[in-house]
This record gives sequence, structure tokens and C-alpha cells, in this order.
Amino acid sequence: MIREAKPPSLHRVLFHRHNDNPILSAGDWPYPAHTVFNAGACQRGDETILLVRVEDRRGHSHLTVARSNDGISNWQIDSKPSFPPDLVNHSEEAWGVEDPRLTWVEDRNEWIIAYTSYSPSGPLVSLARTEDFTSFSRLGPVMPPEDKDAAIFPRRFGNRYAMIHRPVSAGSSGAHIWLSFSPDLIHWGDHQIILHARRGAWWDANKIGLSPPPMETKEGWLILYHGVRHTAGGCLYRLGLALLDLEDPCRVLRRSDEWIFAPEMPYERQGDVNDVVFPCGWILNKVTGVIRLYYGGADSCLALATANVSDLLDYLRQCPAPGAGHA
Ligand code: M1P
Repeated sequence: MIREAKPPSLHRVLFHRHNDNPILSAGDWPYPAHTVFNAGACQRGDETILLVRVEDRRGHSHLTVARSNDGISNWQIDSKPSFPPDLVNHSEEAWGVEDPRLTWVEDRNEWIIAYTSYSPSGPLVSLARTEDFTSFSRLGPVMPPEDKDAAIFPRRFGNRYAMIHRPVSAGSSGAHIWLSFSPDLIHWGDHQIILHARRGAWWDANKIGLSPPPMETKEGWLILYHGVRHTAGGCLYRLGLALLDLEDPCRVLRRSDEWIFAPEMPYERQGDVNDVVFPCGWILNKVTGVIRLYYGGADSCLALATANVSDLLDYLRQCPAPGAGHA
């Protein structure tokens, strides 16, 4: 009898889409906008705050604040761009600012925003800070092009801040996820790759990037990342999980072999860029354990999905520790 070799699958639904998706679209905007997507997210008191990437009809992006009491509906959206590119003092923002990730940094008592500045020399990582999402100040560019998909950890390791980011260099063998350290958020070093893009047929071959900021859990730093599969029909952006050691985030404890979320719904499959789910923010309710994940659908709208943090950790416990046989 010939027995079929069946690869083991851990597949199950971890993130559940909200029925009212998409929760925000350009039609909701108080001023002309082409698309709204890829928002950073945080909870400030009773308010959910989204810092939304808004693309105008030139193709340039800025960031605008949207506030809601339930994080789903009745969004109060700033009447003009909250964080427009600063063309006078920051020429690296000439082609716009994109994809913000928000981190409450405990010892600074402020949110640090890591975002992509789209410079004529390529995209790069910039940082800014805010206490209230009304006024913002820039720390400036911290990584040269090409680099994006960055977020700061909420606390220091020893006396150093840490940042995940995704540099790309011409002729390199892939775009991988890196970790760097800094004493002051300005000067960065001790750069190291923590997650390699896989190769060949893998869903996360050749190009990966951090999605929302790392989330602290009792078992490690929870990482949600996107993998980009190039196909004859275009790119497919799907999401996978990893877990980093709490005290040494250079140590990868687990990594999912399978993607756990992928474009399925019409608002994820069709838009300016088809087949993209792209989260930049998630919020954990520490009482219920529910995570709200805010993600861009097809680079055109904003959607919401929820998961239980304990389900994600259960899943990761069954995933392999990286190393043998998964490249
Ligand atoms: O179009 C899909 C995404 O492409 C880029 O992401 P990455 O460089 O990680 O592949 C970004 O421009 C992102 O904004 C966009 O959603």
C-alpha cells in the first residue's frame, strides 16, 4: 500500500474579521483622499487612536488621526492632515510619509512613531514623538535607504532601545528582518538579522517585513510579520507569527511555517494593489486577552480583525524553533 506523505498543518482560524469591514475608506474622509490604509494604532484612555496613512491623488501619503470610543465605528477624523510631510526641514519626506507604527515607550512617557519617509533616494526609517496625537516632533531619519517596516520596543534592554526594521540592498539575496540598538533613539548600531526571508517556494520567500510593533507577552515578544510571494499574477502579502525571547530579542524562539492570515475578502483581494493584507497596528486588551488588529486591505481601505492572545501563543508553542530544515 502506498501511503501519501502528508505535510503536518497547524491550520486554524486565529484572526476573525469584523463583519463591518472595511471600517474606514476614503469616502469617510473629511477632505479629498484617494485611499486610506496601513494605520498605526494605540489605546489612549477610553479612545482608540489610529494614525492613518492617507494617499492623495498625486500618490503622496501623509498621516491623519482618527479617534473612536469602540475602535470600530463613529470615527472622529482630523479635518486636515495631522502629520504632513515636512518639506522645509526634512527633504527625505519629499514623496510622503507612510506606514506608521506606534510604541508607548515607558521610560520616556511618550509614543514613538516609526514611519517610512519616501525620499527621492528611496524609502528610509524616520522617528517622531507625541504625547497626545495633537502635536508631534521629529527625531529625524535614523536609517538610510532602502529601509522600512520599523518599530521600537516599548522598553530598553540594559540601557539600550531596540528597533526592528527591514533594510534592502541592491543585489542582496533577500529582504530580511533586522534588529538594531541605540542609547538615545538617534544613533543606532549592533545591527543583526533576526528573521531571514526563506527561499524558493515558501510563502515568505525573498522578502519579509515587520507588520505591527512587537507585543510583550509572558512567553516572549509576539511578532506578526508579512511575507511577500511573487507569482505570475502579482505579489501576495500574507502574515506569519514569530516569538522572540523577552530579555534577548535577538533570540527567535518560534516561527510559524505556515501563514496565518491571507487576502480572502474582496476588500483585501481588489484595490490599488491586489492581494494585500498589511497591518501596522494592534492593541491588546490586557483584561480580556483580545487583540484588535488594524490592517490595510489591498492598499485601499482599513479593516479590523480580532484574535485571542492565548490562541496565538498556543499556536506558536506548536511551531518549530527556527534552525533545522526551514530555510
Ligand atoms: O503594496 C503593498 C505594500 O508594499 C510595501 O511594503 P513592503 O516594502 O514591506 O513590501 C509598502 O509600500 C506598503 O505600504 C504596502 O502596503
